[in-house]
Amino acid sequence: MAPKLNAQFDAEKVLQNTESQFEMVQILDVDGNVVNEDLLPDLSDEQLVELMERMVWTRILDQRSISLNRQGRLGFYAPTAGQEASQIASQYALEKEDYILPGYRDVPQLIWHGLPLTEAFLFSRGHFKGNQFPEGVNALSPQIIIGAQYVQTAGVALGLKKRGKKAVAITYTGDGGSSQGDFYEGVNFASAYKAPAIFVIQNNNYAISTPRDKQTAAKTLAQKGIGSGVPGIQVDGMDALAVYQATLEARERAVNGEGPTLIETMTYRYGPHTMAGDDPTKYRTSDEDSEWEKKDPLVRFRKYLENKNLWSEEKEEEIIKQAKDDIKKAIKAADNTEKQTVTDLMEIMYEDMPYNLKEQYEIYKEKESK
Ligand SMILES: Cc1ncc(C[n+]2csc(CCOP(=O)(O)OP(=O)(O)O)c2C)c(N)n1
Repeated sequence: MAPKLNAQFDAEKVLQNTESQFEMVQILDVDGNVVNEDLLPDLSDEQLVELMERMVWTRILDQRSISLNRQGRLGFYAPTAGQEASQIASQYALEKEDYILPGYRDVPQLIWHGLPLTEAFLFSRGHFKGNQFPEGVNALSPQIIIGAQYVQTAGVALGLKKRGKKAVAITYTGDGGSSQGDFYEGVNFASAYKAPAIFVIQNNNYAISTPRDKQTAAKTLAQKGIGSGVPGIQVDGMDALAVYQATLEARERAVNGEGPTLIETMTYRYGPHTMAGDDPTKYRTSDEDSEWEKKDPLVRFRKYLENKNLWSEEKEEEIIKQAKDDIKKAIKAADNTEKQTVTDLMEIMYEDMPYNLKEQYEIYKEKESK
């Protein structure tokens, strides 16, 4: 029997019409050549150099964090190498008053938004001081519950709108996170209220060991906003300029009252999911790894800057040294931070402590004083 709706409803076409609108946007190709002149961001030479400096610094932070974790000097750590353009260039498009709601891999954005490195290390160690951000650092602690930050972002963005602030709330999840219920709820709610939110999906192809294709039938993740009225864009997440420009335009839409934007960055994490013990060689091939390494965000941006005479080996060495010094100082300060106590945790948890806990509190206070 021929389907009755066939004349008006071509199921394949409906999907294709949508999917075809999400072609990946690129400004720099893998060799650092400009392939989309019209989209070049309006950044000064100093700003371009600053963006590169931050990416180099962050690559060193990743390498040192992995070592420190192996030495037992850091706790939870989710590697970031490969994702620098996606993380650093999107943060670079923000203003200080904007709010960041990060996932566990998004510590670099927090640092460049003003979180002292010592506090980032304390967060990794599970110390409560790593979750008490200084005044003026508009950000929440990294979210561990996959997708939850999307719902919270809808709330923060709506709050900004109600208070008449010219600021946005930006959040990050992974490709895996875009399959969660919270993801859809957050995007839908923010859209309904035209809240100034930016939703970033860092599509690094894997949710721990689960390949992106195994967990969603959607051709692109950028198209996931359309169902709730949110425009999406897929950008080359290894291309700092494309990520920067997409975020900047999303920010402009948001502060102009046009509502949220969804950005899918096509990226890759070189390391394991976290330092807790997954082995990427069990779920990825070395061919796949090397294909992505050819797209490296630092290599590409370095070539672009070198062609403009804005970067040199000496400059890079200087930043690497600076990063190592900063890290050394920050880990020392983390070591020198007073150990957290049971009563610290109780004090920060309750304004009015329940009577049964008060009894325990007194017992611990007594023990800790010895
Ligand atoms: C609600 C919830 N379910 C499961 C987990 C366990 N978990 C931690 S990370 C992760 C994969 C997330 O992958 P993705 O969203 O692609 O982000 P990526 O780590 O690749 O940046 C899972 C399933 C969790 N933290 N929260």
